[in-house]
Amino acid sequence: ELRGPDRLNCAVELLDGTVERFGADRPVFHLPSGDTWSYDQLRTRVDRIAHVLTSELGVVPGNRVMLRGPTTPWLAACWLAVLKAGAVAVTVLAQQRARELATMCEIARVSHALCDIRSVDELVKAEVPGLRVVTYGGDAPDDLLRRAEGMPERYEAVETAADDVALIAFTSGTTGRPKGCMHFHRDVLSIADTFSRHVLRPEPGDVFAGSPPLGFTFGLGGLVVFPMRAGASTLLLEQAGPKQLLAAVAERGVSVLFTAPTAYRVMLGELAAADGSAYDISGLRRCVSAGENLPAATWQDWYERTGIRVINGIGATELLHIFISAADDAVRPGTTGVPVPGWQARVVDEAGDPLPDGEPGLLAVRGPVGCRYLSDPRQSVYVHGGWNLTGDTYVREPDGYFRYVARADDMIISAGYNIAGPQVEEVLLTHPDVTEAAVVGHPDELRGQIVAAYVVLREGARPDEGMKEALREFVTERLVPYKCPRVFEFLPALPRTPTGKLQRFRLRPDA
Ligand code: 3SK
Repeated sequence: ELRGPDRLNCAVELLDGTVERFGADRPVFHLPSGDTWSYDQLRTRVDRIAHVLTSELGVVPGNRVMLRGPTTPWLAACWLAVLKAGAVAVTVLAQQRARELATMCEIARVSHALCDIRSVDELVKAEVPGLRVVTYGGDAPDDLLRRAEGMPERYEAVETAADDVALIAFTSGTTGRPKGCMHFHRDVLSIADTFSRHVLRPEPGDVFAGSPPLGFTFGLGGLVVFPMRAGASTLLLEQAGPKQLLAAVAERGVSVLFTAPTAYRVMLGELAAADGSAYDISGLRRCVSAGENLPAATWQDWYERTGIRVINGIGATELLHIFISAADDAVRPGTTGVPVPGWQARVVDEAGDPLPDGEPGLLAVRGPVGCRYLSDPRQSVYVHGGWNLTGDTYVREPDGYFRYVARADDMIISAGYNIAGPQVEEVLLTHPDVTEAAVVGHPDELRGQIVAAYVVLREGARPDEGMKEALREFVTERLVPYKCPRVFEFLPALPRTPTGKLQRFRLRPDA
C-alpha cells in the first residue's frame, strides 16, 4: 500500500511546491480586468494574509475560519492562507443567507470569518455570538488586505498532519439541515492526484475557467486545486454564465472548462444563434461536466459542434470531487464512466449486497476520500460497511461502465412501474423547443403516482395546449407509453440550489 507523508500542508504543496517544480513567474490567476497574478505574487499575498491571521487576529491551528465571497483571486488567497496557518477553511457560498450562515457557524463552531466586503451584510445579520468577522476588498483601515500590506513577505507554514482537517464543506442536500463534511490535507491533494492527474490530465500551459463557485468543492477543485497542482492558471470569473464562459474561451485563451450540463446546452444554443465567427473556441481542449447527469444528446451535440468529448463525472461534497468519469476514447456517451483510478464502485441493494450487472440499485463507492460528517447522525446512512452510499440509483453495464438512472429519492412509481425521471427528461431535452426539463411524480389515487413534466421552452416557443400535445406525442414515439407525462407545466426557470442542482422535490405538489 502506498502511504503519503505523515506531515503535509496542502497549501504549501499547492503553492510553494508548485513554485519549486514549475517556477515562480508563471501566471496563476487571471482577472476579468485583464490583470494577472503570478505564483510568486500569490505566494507573497497568501503569506502576508497568514501573518495577519496569526499575529493580529489570534487564529491558532485548528480554528475554523469561514470564507465567503464571490469568485476572486483574493478568496483563493484567503483559503490558502487559512490552511498555511494550520486553521480549517469553512467554505460557504456568497448567496447563502443569514439563517443558513448562522446554522453553519454553529455546526462548524466557526471562530473567524474572512468575508468579501460585498457579501458581509448577511453575515452580520446572522448575529453569530463571538464570531470575529474581517472583511477584505473595502477601503476601511482595518481591511484585511490593508493590514496585510505591512506584513513580511514569507510565512513559515504550520506543519499540519496529513490527516488534520483542512476543509469543512457544506452540503445542503435538497432539504434539511446542512451537513458539514470534513476533509483532510491529504484529501485535497488526492483529488488532484486521482481525477485530475489520470482523467483530466492538465498541462502547465492550460488556462482553466468555469461556473462552479469556490464555495462548492466542484469549483474549488476544478478552478484552484487542479490548475495549481499542475502549474497551470485560472481565469476567475465572478459572473460565469454560459455567455461569459464562451467569451472567456474566445477572448482569454481558456483551454479547460468546468461547468454543468445546463450550461453546455445553453452554450450550444448561443453558438447556434451567434454568427459563426462570433466565438473562436478553437483553443478549448478539455470540458468537464458534473453536478448533474449529462444527457447523451447534450454530449453528442457538443461533440458535433466542437469536436470535444465532454468529460462527464459524478462527484459529491462528501467525497470532495469526482470519483466516476472517463475521458477521450474511453468515453461512452450516456454513461458516467468508470471508477477514477484509486476508487472502487459497485451497485448494491437496500441491504448493501452487490447486484448483478444490468440491475439498477444504489451506487456505493470507496476510495482515498471518505465521508466524515461533523457530528451528524446521517453519517451512518451515508457510510455503510466501509462503502459510501451517494444516494444515486445506477446500473453497472456488463462492460464495467456506470450508467446514471436517477437520484434514489427521485424514482417515480406509477401503477407498479418504476420510472426514472431523468430518462424522460433526456427525451424531452432532444425536442428543439425545450431548453430545460424536470420530471417528477405527482400523487394519484389510482396509480399511486403519475408522471409530471415541468418544461422551460426556448425563447419564442409558445407555452400552450398545442405544445403540450406535441411534447406528449414526441415522448410517446420514443418511450414506452407508461413513461409519458400525464401532466405538462411550463415554467420560466426550474428551481435549483445555489450550486445549480435541480430541486425536483420543489416541483411536487406536496412540497
Ligand atoms: O456535488 C457534485 O455534484 C460534485 C460534482 C463534482 C465535484 C464535486 C461535487 C461536490
